[in-house]
Amino acid sequence: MRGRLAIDGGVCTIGRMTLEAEIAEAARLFDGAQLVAVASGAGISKESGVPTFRDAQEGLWARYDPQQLATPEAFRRNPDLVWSWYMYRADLVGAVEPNAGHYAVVELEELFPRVVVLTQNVDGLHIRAGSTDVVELHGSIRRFKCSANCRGDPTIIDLSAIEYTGETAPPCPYCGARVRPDVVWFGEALPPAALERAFEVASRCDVMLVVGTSGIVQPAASLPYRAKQSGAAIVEVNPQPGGITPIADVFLRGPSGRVLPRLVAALRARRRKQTR
Ligand code: BJW
Repeated sequence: MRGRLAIDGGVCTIGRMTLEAEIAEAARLFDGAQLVAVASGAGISKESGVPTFRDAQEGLWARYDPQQLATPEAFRRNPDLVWSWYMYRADLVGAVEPNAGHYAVVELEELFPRVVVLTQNVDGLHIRAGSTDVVELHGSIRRFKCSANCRGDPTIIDLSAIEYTGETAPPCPYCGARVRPDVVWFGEALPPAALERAFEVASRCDVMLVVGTSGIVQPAASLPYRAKQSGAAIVEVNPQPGGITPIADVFLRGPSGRVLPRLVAALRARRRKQTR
């Protein structure tokens, strides 16, 4: 944070700065921005009821480590276990709604000429909220493909056209290999077009708003570093500092569902003042 204070949703004990003052400072960094990138992670969906990746899991899944399940080796070893976990999560994601944080990101499109969301999330909530330019770096939990890529990468499979249950990874209708979710597991390459676009946006953006990511999973965690190197201002929103915080120009400590709407309100107020 380079000597700045992190404010905890209220009055800061040292320096007496409020979160409001930090938000005003963050808003100033957006002045004149043409391209705003929003780099989001699991935290932005937490207030929708989607657990973050590194949260303790609940119920049946509490005894499994997500990092052990989100691998090609786990799927090879026990495809039905991994399939059931993804079916459980896909159902959960289908049952929740975008929250105030997702909608605040959509509102940025009224304020800046270009806004691109670079998300590590597989839940599709940015798109459902209405963001129009979303790069899904780690795929989508609601899309499925052949695990053998039998017809070229990726062979997308329409689940509604085949018989399946929540317990057993069904066979690919073309080659019989197992069907898997179209997400990126550890050790797998990210979709090349998405990755290329993300680094291009990171290199060109004026501001990168980093929301709800621990900033430890590569290559997504390098995007804010690329943006910083290329001269962008970095504004981070998170209840906890993480891997990106050392390069954040302003760190807004708090849940994104509460902080992002306040940031958008400050951006609107600043815009009104400037156009008067
Ligand atoms: C809130 C909040 C609120 C809470 N409001 N915020 C050493 C160095 C460099 C790299 C590596 C290395 N060792 C291994 C690697 C590679 C590896 C990696 O980075 N590992 C790290 C763990 C070290 N990376 C890969 O393997 C990637 N592929 C790759 O490198 O390929 C190379 C290759 C090239 C060519 C050919 C072949 C290979 C792939 C990474 C894929 C990650 N996939 C997952 C699963 C996706 C599917 C699924 O969802 O199941 O993606 S893992 C998981 O982590 C998921 C997430 O998208 C990702 C990031 O997590 P995220 O979003 O940051 O969530 P959390 O839970 O970590 O943090 C939540 C945050 O929210 C916290 O900060 C909270 O404080 C905050 N929060 N409440 C706002 N209300």
